[in-house]
Amino acid sequence: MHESVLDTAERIKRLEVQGARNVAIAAIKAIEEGAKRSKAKKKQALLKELSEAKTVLFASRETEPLMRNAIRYILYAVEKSDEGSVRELVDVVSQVSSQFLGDLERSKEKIAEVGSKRVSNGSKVLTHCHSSTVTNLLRKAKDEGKSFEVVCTESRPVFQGRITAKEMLDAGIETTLIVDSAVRYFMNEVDLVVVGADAITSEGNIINKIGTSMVALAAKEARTPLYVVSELLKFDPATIQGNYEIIEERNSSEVWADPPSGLTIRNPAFDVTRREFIHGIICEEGIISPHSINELITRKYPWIFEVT
Ligand code: RUB
Repeated sequence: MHESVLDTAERIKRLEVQGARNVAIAAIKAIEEGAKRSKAKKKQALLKELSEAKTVLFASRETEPLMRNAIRYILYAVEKSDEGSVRELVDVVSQVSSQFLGDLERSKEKIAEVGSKRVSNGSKVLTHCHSSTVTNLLRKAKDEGKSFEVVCTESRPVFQGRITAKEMLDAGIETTLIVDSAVRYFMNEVDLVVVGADAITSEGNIINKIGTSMVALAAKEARTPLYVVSELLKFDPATIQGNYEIIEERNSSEVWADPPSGLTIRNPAFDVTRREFIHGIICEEGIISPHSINELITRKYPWIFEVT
């Protein structure tokens, strides 16, 4: 396996690359690079290498269906291709990768275009963790000339909220950082909550950074609308077959590097927010109800069920 794949998997594991979209983009590029550097002479050998790369990348973070959907899509295209030579098949990898990355970029822009309309002038918007899709939407609202404030949670244990805060400040948006446990305290002042997603299940539930479901509870109690901002390709097709989304549990040292002996520390990276807490999913098809997710996926991305 080419070292670019191993290196990318390590960077994803260490959170040097974070957020579902960035993880998927890095994995797609690693697969393409791995294919280009392959010394395989036959299709079967190339497919074996790509499949090994897939296993390594999938294991780098367990709760990332966007990455899984992307890699499966690319490998499926190679498997089904009529091209004979390895060189031609590597071209297929490149073409399909660019197409997927292009679609992701277009989805991100469409999401920002739709979602920025929900950011009102003079409002306060709360977000949790760091979602590049959310920050892109907020930047778009700012570019449209709206004046609003953003409240970011720290997002313990590894403080991705600081990345959000820096991006918002760079965009010239008035920004406040709060500890995660202060969400209810500030919720009465907030007009809108926007969060990203790592996974969308067939029931229309979403999986995002640990704490999102508590933010959603607080939002519901305060009657503040909460929108999930996500590409539809974060849908996990395995959930329709009854499988639960696996929630990654990270190293306890992220929570406390030098704990007293005998202490149990748990560090799940994500939690599940049920659909009844979600006002709508802002996706490339517009603002949709979480209830319509299966219908929409079947219409727009039917291949998702074939490539699993
Ligand atoms: C990041 C996180 C983000 C989603 C969506 O968690 O939960 O909200 O991944 O991000 P982590 P994006 O930092 O553990 O990866 O919109 O960029 O795909």
